[in-house]
Amino acid sequence: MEAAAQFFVESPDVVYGPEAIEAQYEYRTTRVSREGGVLKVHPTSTRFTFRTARQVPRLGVMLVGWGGNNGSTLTAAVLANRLRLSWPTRSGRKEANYYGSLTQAGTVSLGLDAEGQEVFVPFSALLPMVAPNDLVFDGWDISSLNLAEAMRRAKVLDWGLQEQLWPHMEALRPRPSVYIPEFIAANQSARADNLIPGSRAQQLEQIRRDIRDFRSSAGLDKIIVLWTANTERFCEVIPGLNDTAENLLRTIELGLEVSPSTLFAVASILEGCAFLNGSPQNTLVPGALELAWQRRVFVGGDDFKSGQTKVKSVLVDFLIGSGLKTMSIVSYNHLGNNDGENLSAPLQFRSKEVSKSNVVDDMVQSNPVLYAPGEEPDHCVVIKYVPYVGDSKRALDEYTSELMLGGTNTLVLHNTCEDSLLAAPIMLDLALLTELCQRVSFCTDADPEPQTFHPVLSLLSFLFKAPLVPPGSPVVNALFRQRSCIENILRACVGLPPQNHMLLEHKME
Ligand code: NAI
Ligand code: DG6
Repeated sequence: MEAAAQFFVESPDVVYGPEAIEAQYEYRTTRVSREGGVLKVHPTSTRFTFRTARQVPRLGVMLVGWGGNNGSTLTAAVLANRLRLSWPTRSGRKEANYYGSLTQAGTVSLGLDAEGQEVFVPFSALLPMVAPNDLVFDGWDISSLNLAEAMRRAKVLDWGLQEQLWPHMEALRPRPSVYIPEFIAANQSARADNLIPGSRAQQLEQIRRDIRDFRSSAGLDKIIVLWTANTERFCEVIPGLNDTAENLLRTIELGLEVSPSTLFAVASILEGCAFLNGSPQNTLVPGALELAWQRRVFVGGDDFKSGQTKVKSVLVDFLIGSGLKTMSIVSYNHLGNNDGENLSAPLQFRSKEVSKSNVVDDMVQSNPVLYAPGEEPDHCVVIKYVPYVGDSKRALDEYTSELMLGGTNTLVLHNTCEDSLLAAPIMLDLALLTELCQRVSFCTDADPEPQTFHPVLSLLSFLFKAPLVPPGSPVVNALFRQRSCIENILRACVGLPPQNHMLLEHKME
């Protein structure tokens, strides 16, 4: 079925003005109270007005770790699409596309047509979004290779595509970056030849100058900064050091311990640019979150959710949602790219182990019929570095669940794919959705003062393994709940009800 590109909602609740789409929206939900052991459920309704600015900006994306596998692959993907490249492979000619991107290759159903059939449009048609081919890239890397050389080093793309991209990528050179050896594996030291000198405060200033320079030299309206550099070890959250915005800024001024990724987060926030963390470490320490709150700048994280974890957040949802009691999850990976080499060091592995292990908590906690309080499945994560397989990551998973009457169900999965070709479209979605969220404001009848989403942009949870959420907000890991959240909020912005899949029209005589 062909996907229609454009649609309009014809409703007195939706106004398409020259500058903005304004939609009146009834948010229907429920509140639950506990009274003497009885749960009382109260349906509630809140009237929202959503306003989405229609003008899409000229958007720049600055990648920290631009010369890595993900950074070079994303840049190559956008260029290949923009230039409409095709190249020969042993299984025929391939054409550039954006497979793997929710916004570019996913669709949503608008409803039923006169024949009772569903009508789908691309996700990107829901609201005005920046077109990926219009993105402008820049970034930093501790390795000085230009982007063409970085693409060759990554060994992700077919040779015929690399050859065509080479002249377009050769001139792209990462800016020098901040290298603090104790945060990443010692095996990375050989590539650190492109560094910002000086104190932490001077390094922070240089990053801020880089952002401003990119903004003016490329004529941009907006910049989003995305960390796709090496996984760092966790930093300690210490009162007085990084627990408040004021303390964090003082720590940088005094040259006390701060991770490179936190330094980039602080620089981005101070420049008013959204910052997204694609790696698992705790970059967004409480002080950085407070700074984002004070400056009303979006932050999101942590750790791109690409292959194995995406499957896990579907499969465990399916198992527990079906009433099967999952008791053991064993996830084994091996890969041979630079990420794998960095993760072969214990402290960097630990960061990844944590973000890969907490991804089923919400599903377990949602089912007190199966799990007693505090009970959870065994969950083991192994990552091994095997250079020969390069970027082609192998993930083997075993899920063991209890069936009725003492039965056991063991599922075994083997997943092979180029890691960076899964991550690059996720990075694209992160930038496009974050930018869109910056153009949405809303108010309610009770609080007519327009506001924007909370600076901790939990709407991005679909794209992260360990989603950051505002204080007190439930963390959702289940993939299709996360997808519905994005879809339904975007639908609300054009006055459409949440997708409920009831299809009652087809259940009547
Ligand atoms: P990579 O190792 O190829 O690229 C990382 C780049 O960061 C390297 O070029 C390195 O020189 C650079 N770098 C290290 N420290 C830096 C600093 N302080 N400033 C600037 N640049 C710095 O790794 P890859 O495969 O591109 O992955 C990037 C990150 O994304 C890793 O942390 C990885 O764990 C994470 N990730 C990757 C996923 C995937 O599917 N590929 C999924 C989830 C997370
Ligand atoms: C080995 O697990 C390397 C990691 O960087 C992963 O490739 C990456 O985090 C993707 O993990 P997942 O679980 O989303 O496929």
